[in-house]
Amino acid sequence: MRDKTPPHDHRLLRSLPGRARMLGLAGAAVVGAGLLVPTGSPSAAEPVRCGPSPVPTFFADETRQPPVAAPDWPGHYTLTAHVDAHSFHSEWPAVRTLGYSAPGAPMQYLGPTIVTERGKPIDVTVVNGLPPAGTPIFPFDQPDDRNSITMHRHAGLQPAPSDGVPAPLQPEIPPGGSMTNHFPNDQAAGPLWYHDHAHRNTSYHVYAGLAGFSPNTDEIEAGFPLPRGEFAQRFAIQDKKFKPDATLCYNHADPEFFGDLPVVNGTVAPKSSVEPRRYTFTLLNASDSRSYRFGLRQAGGQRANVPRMTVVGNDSGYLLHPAPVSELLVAPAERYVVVVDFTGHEAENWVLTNNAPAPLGDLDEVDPDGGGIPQIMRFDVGTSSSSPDHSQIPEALPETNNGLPPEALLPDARLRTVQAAEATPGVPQLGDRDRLLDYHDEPTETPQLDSAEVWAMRNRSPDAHPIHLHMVELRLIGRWHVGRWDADGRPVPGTIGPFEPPRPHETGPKETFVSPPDYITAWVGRFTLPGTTVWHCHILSHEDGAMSMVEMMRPMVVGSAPQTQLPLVGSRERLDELIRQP
Ligand SMILES: [Cu+2]
Repeated sequence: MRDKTPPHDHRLLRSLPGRARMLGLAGAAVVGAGLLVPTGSPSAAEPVRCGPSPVPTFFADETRQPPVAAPDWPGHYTLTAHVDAHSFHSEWPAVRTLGYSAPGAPMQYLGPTIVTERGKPIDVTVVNGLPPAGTPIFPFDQPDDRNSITMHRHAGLQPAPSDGVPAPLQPEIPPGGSMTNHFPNDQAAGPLWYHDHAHRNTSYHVYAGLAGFSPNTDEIEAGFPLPRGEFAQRFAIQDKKFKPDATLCYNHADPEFFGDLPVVNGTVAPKSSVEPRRYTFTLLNASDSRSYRFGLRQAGGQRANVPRMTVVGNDSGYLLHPAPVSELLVAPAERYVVVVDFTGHEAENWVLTNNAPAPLGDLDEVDPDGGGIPQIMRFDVGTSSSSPDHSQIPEALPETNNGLPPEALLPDARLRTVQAAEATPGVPQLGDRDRLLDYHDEPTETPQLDSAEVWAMRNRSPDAHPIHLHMVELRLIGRWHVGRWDADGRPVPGTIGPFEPPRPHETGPKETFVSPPDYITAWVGRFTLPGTTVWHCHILSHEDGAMSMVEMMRPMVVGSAPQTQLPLVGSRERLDELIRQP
């Protein structure tokens, strides 16, 4: 939520505590389609307050890479979610966290990395080792203590019963229970990850540690001459708040949660000792609400010669054409695979910086203070390399899922219009073309199996939302600015700006799209997996509806019914015409 001129003007409400502010407006009011927001519900209690965190020494602790899990037997893994204790900084004690452990890979916070290979299916038995239902684990403001979990592999093309979506669409795993998810891995190499997706508790569980990397690999990727092995590293970047005793603090006093300290793979503001050579970094934004715009700045110096950053992959796979960047916006749940070249930077220290505001609005909006977190971690470059660097960044990285432009899907694609808006200030909702809806309303997004659809997301809310679809691989088509929305929330045709193509680093296979305010953002894909799953905002506080009780999540049912009610797209030119119709 952010300030904006009417009808989104909630500046007057800034002086009220967040939840009181929301309930004061929405209490006993009908929000969206038939959803009653009750006053006096259990969630109406004033939540925990998080003050400023104690600040430990920055860039003191070395980053850690999560261990790679070994299978119990070929093709089978066991992941146990459990309560543990983890120290987020060497100056701090271990404090209560959640983690996933696999045999031989115990983790106090986050989970081990599960590496899969294309065409080699695996099963993952997820065991819920959390305490019995009714046992509070954290002094947060969770809506319940049922302590059930699910495991969702984000960007995985898995069958619906293994997708780990929240109740009531699927049964969750109760404490003491287990469930086995099947992952066919019948997809191109990509930086997938996994995380909890329990109904209305996802934000709490991920914040406390239930997330991990699960990249898929293939033989094509193995042939790319990019840095690999110890010179390929993964960083899960989060923001957190801590109490004076270094325990985790978290709440939903506001529609979004923003921490005041950066945490990378479970360590506050770490350093990473690197050699003067090229590295492949997978940057995962595993934060609740915060977007980052990463850059590099020399510590204690002003060298203009910044190490080159080249994006080679994003969410679901490789870019056909690697994209050099000087800054890189990464919204919650997005992944970017970036080659950073420290060659020639011997004995220099480079800080990974952030200049994105919190919350994020326009794509290019800059806050030099990075919304309170201007620096994330530091790369300390050594004086020599342990071996020659034979890596290179080729002109093209052809994969099975990036050879054709997204326009190749348009001839038989239908156009589905969806929206994000705030009927009540501070309560973002998703909807179809005509109405704002809640998670529990009837499904309205029902693509036909094996058909292609363009989704045009009309965001007339004041925030950027990273919109994520499960069980489908998508490509960004581009965006159109909207100057004005009419009283029914439709774009006023004459105010729609020119088509804006994707930024070069967004052109790979994706499933999470930054949808900025007052824009129509369009993506396309073919829905090849049948069944019921979800699409949602990946600001986890929005997805859970943690403050408002309105979830920014919708069911999605891929079935047999032709979607002839939707217009046929045909071409880019025709899409542009359709987008300009209200
Ligand atoms: Cu959102």
